[in-house]
Amino acid sequence: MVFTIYSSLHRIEKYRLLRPVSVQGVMEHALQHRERVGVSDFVLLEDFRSEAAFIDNLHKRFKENIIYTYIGNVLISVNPYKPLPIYTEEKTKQYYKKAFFEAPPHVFAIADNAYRSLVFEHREQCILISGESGSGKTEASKKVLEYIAARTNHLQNVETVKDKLLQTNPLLEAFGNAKTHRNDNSSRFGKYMDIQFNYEGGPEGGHILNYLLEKSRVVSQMSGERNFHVFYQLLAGASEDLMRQLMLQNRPEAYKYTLDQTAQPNQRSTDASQFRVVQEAMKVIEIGEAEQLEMFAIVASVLHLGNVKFVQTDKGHAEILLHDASSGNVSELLKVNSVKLREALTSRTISARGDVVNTPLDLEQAHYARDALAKAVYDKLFSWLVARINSALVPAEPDSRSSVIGILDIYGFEIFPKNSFEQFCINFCNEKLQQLFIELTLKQEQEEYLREGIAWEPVEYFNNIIICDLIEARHKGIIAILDDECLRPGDATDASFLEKLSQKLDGHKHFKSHRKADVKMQKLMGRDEFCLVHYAGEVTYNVSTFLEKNNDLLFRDMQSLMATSGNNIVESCFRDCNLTSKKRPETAITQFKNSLNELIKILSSKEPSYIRCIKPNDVKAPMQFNEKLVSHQVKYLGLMENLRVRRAGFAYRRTYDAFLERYKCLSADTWPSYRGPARDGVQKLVEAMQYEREEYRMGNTKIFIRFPKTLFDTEDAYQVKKNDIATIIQSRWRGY
Ligand code: AOV
Ligand code: MG
Repeated sequence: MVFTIYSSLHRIEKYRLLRPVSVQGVMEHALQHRERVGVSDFVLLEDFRSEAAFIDNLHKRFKENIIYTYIGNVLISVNPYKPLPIYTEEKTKQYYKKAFFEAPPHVFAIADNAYRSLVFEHREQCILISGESGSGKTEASKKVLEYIAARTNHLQNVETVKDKLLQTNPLLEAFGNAKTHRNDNSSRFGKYMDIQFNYEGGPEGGHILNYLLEKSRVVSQMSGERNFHVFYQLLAGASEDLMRQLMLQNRPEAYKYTLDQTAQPNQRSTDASQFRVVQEAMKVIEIGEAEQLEMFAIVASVLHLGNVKFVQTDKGHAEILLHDASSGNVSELLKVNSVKLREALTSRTISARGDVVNTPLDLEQAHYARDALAKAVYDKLFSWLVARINSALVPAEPDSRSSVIGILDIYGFEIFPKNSFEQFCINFCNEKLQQLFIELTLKQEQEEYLREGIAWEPVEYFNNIIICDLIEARHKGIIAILDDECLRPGDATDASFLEKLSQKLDGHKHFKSHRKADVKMQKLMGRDEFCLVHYAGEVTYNVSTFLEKNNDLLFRDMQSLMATSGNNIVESCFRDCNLTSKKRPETAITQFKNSLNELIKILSSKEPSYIRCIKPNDVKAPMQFNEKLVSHQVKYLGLMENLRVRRAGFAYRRTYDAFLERYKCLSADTWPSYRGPARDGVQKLVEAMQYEREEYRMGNTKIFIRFPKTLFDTEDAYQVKKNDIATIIQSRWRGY
């Protein structure tokens, strides 16, 4: 289609008044500004297909400390790794009741938009935050919450609710976050939080769903990483009296599970002050002192448990030395019978054909039993805490017409040198969310065109449903194969699982096994590995421990013993373990898959907003922008795809009201005042600006502009005119 864009100068000259203002000057200024800080919405990039131009735009903005940019209504955020003065009260107010494009891109704009759609249009909202580890998801989710707290009314009962909502963060982070190589405060669990609002738009309560805590961290961490924060906080910050009650020494290196000191130089004082923050948060959530003591007793018992030592008897059985204080401390803290605890740690009863046989454990099994108990107790404490917080967030006076904004802050896609079961789960979760993202952005876009009565032009895109199916399809997906191996009696091993995968999935475009890999790939892959071609890139998984982690077995004796605990939290957590049921509990991955599918259902029923976070460097440093690293994330977040969908038809759209309000000075028909319908006003403007037919469409409520240049010309003309008007006003005011 041939069409001509009028030269900018031609258009803008028309609006030049006789007042002394240099059109050239204003235009140069506008151009220079755009050149320096890039465009605030990627749809305005001239070359929207070029990844280089995309990254260049991000980089320009980053250099200017501008971390936020839109793709339409999706917010891209680049972690600045330094405090920026962009979250002040004054900045917050800039976004109150503002239409999306009236203020610079910001997480507050996303929050305000969601809030207004909820309150004024009664559409339930969710804000989905994604990005890799350390990219700023958790920080963004906190900003959303803080904005909503600031934005809503300040009545006393509402303030209490807001306080509780805000205090859930330090509390959950203490128990669920840890220092990793990638992030000093890495979330090791997935979190979906609903904030409930009453009909007037005041927050009245909330609810949290938690996903798959990385409990293997309780018993071991990579060198240089830490266990969950709470262990160190307790050791550094507890009063002498509490330490005595918990029988703890204040050095983390005294405990096997917190032994690694390389990860925590000079952390002690931060940990200690953070412990006070956690205690304060508990108070706000109304977790009483007795309950707190029970929680810390569990945390301490895990530390003691790690120090339980076994020796080998002549017969090769594991035994706990009589003078081993640690196991005694554990039974005292968890209030379980000490003899029974020793037994449960060194033997197990198996019922076979009606006979009950007590079998001693060997050393390896005993270590396994000990670590399994530590992980189970901690994991259950975490779930208990979430439930406890939820009970504190139940609205005091529930409004039957209440509605929610959900915020999803989940672990990002992970590719490590060695990837295991945890990465498999996390990356599966990201595949599912990417699927939802593609579906919903495309759907949203199509629906908008339909609503506005504009013809839809189909877009090609990669649908990652093929990978989701590879993982979760019934009977033949990876999860089904893994579960089959886990439930198969006899000689199933990680190796036999890998063998089955290779047999059943060879030939699938997104699966590679060692057996069928080409020579180059074989060199890169071990014999105990398989590779998945995720939407975000290839990840090689090592199958070692897949079966064990998926089975997630805690010996029955241990479960029964914990159900007798005098610690109310432990007792309540283990009470419901169905010990009599013959049915096997669901495997870890199946539970995860089911809860993810529930989550997807919840999210699909709401109107989504997206925040896509990018990590600019791998060294947690400010002002460093590693283009290669960013390029990788741009690819796997599907941002180019997202932009292509958004640009498929029209680069830019704005409601007639908003468009007219800004540009009305550009036509003598609409300036200084215009009283007719906004649509007609815009039509007059468009004629005055001499838009070509191909450049725009008039929808039912919005004008759609196809090319960025059209908008830039209009904006430049506006800047010139604004300067003229300002000059006139100034002159009049001065009495000229
Ligand atoms: P994540 O949630 O995306 O990682 P965080 O939100 O914890 O990442 O961010 C990591 C760190 O980056 C924070 O502790 C801050 O120091 C810094 N940071 C992030 N966003 C900002 C911001 N807007 N302004 C200033 N500093 C920021 V993970 O939970 O590991 O996937 O699992
Ligand atoms: Mg996080």
